[in-house]
Amino acid sequence: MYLPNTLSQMFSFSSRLYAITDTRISGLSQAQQVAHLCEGGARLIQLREKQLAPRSFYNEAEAAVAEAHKNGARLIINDRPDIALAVGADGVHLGQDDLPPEAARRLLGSDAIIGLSTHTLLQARAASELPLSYLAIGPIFATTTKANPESVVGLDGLRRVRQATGAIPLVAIGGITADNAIHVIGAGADAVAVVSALLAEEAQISDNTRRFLRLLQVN
Ligand code: TZP
Ligand code: MG
Repeated sequence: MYLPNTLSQMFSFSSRLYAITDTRISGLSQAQQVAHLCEGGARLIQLREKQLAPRSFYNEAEAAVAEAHKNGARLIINDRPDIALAVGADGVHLGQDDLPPEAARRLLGSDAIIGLSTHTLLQARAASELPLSYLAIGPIFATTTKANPESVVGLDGLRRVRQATGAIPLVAIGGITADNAIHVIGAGADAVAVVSALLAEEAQISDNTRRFLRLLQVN
């Protein structure tokens, strides 16, 4: 387990909801999505952008970070440590084929939130040795949001990952809805990352967010 400094050790999910944007699903700009999610109470948001050129992603991210910080939310940039650094985001979320976490940590520093996607027990075990603030495992259930998704991990797979990865904060992703989220937390996730169940209807984004936050409240 990586324990390099007090700040990344201290990272913990202050709420169990990790909202992720998707312009294709919502039909909204990145900043508009962040505004709706914040209105519903989201305080940890990932900007996921798979289509724009870097310059446009940078512009969208700059506006989104301003919106998030105005609302006291933290904003994590998917895929791109350079854009995270350039816009003053709170961190980056990396995939298995993005920059290595060690390199992102060197670029962004010890205070940054750095997460990594994993899809198997083997990847999750390896990730727990890296300089990460959290690791993500998924897809837990079937999803249509991600292009070419990996095999479904399932709740039993999630339990095994929880047992194998020690104390590192663990995010579950993929096919999570208001109906199954509580079972995902019950299987050992510290937080649920959600896209379509939050964003599918523009008028409902803040209500959906409130609903998730209510049902995930720690008693
Ligand atoms: N990684 C694994 S599943 C997934 C990603 C980015 C998409 C999750 O989206 P949804 O709509 O919450 O299933
Ligand atoms: Mg990626």
